[in-house]
Amino acid sequence: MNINWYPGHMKKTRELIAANLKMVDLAIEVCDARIPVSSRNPIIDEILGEKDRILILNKSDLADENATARWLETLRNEKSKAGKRPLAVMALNSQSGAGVKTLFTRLEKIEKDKLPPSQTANRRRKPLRLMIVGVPNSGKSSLINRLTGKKSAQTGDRPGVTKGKQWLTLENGMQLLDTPGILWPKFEDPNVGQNLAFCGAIRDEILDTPELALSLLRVLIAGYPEQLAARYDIDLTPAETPDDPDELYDADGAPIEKDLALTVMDRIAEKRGYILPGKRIDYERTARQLLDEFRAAKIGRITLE
Ligand SMILES: Nc1nc2c(ncn2[C@@H]2O[C@H](COP(=O)(O)OP(=O)(O)OP(=O)(O)O)[C@@H](O)[C@H]2O)c(=O)[nH]1
Ligand SMILES: [Mg+2]
Repeated sequence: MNINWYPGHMKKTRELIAANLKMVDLAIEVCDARIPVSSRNPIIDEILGEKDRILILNKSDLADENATARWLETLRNEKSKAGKRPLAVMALNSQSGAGVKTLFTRLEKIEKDKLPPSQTANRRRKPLRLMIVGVPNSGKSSLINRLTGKKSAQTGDRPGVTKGKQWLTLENGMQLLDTPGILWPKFEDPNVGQNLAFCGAIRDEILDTPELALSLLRVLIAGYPEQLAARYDIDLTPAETPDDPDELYDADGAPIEKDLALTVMDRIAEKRGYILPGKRIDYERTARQLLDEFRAAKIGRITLE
């Protein structure tokens, strides 16, 4: 499946980030810990340029802990296009707030370091100004709410919740700019688009849900077979004999092998009873359910990269 799209408002957000960049001391890039490569927007890297940044692997409660530990190491040493390493890379859960205190401490230290020592004694420090950027649905507004300690920004379990910029002031005086999530015009690697779609960064309305769920099943069968089998109480062996013998051959009479992902989808539907009148499988419902359960880590804490 090839997902390529770039709605007009994302161009506006790019301009918004670029226009406000000189007003901030630091950018906080929020990516999704389950897809630390696919959820890092190359355009954000380009716009931020030389600007200092902190990289957040958010939703770390949904990702594989060992994988996150490895990614933290790797990303701490990774240079941006402008040749800079991030000031810090942290794993967070912006829903529960786990890890946010460490980020706070770090921000306070950065703020303190900004003024030369001779001035710190009697001059009021200039409060740090931050900009939060990232792909849609990565948890930017949730992180802002954790930092402000109240529901300052609207959040939601779908991409495109934040529509415009919003400046907020923290109790300690720091100022934060929330921005809408942005994607980039073309995914060079189709897996990137797919990963973003699996994790909810692309509006489901423009996606073919059963097709997306089949792609997710292929990934899970290959990488997380035990978790998948356990969650749905199914086995993952290929079907021995198709229910319908005609399925064995295509229109030209050539033999075809039934896609294992499709067999697994059928088994999930049967186990759950997602069957329509006429004993037809409800693929829409099965697919929807699979995606929702994956996104909520009910199949397990899974890192896709
Ligand atoms: N499990 C989990 N869920 C999170 C975390 N952070 C945010 N969420 C959830 O993810 C969804 C998206 O969060 P938002 O804060 O609205 O994301 P956003 O990046 O501001 O999204 P846009 O404004 O649409 O770009 C919400 O349902 C949040 O509750 C996290 O660390 N862990
Ligand atoms: Mg938001």
